Amino acid sequence: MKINNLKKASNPFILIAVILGTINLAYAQLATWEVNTVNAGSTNPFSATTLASNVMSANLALGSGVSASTAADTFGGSNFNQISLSNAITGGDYISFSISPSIGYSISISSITFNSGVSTTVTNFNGNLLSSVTGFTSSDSLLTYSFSALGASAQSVTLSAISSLQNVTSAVEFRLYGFRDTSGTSTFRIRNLSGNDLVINGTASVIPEPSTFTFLAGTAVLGLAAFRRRSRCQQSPSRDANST
Ligand SMILES: [Ca+2]
Repeated sequence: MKINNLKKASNPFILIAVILGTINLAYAQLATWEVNTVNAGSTNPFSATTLASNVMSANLALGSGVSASTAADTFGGSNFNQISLSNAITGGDYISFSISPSIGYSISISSITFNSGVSTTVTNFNGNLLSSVTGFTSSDSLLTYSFSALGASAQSVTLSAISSLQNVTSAVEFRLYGFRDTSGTSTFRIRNLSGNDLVINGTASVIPEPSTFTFLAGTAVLGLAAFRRRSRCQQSPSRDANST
């Protein structure tokens, strides 16, 4: 082994980083939903079609102000009739999806993608994504989009920079609020396209036990002492040479 590699191997901070990196980190689609053959009139809540390891549960559901739609191959409801986000929040006009890590695990959410639409075109219909950990008020939107066709373009929002959505140890709920630009009635829904129609991406990792932190702290102290001892030994020959 080269001298540089020996130095790296004996560096306590690199050693701890290697240990932490091996603590069960699973990159995955944490939960996916396929709405093909589904409708909210008969399946509400709708459990995730697939769940990653170490995710306990994930469910799609409707807000309190919405009436479930029986339209085939969709998950949505009617009464999305408000004309502002704040009114939609007050009225409970949202599609909800929640995810819970297994006991002893945390989840970090990196992104969400989904297909959405309405049953009858309106200019414009607006979608706003909010979450329980970042807040359910009108200034808390994680994603805002508008569309005037039956189907909105596929939406994707990156969340990896939002610290409150990283290393979460309990359930997180997302709410996709919908409202119109003008008065009227709308049915808003997750719609079916090729492939999954709603995906929560991220990682699930084991929550280190307190004993793990104690072990790592002990390793750091011992490693640091050895590191300093070795540094002194490498410096001493030059001191000896100077003294002669
Ligand atoms: Ca699909």
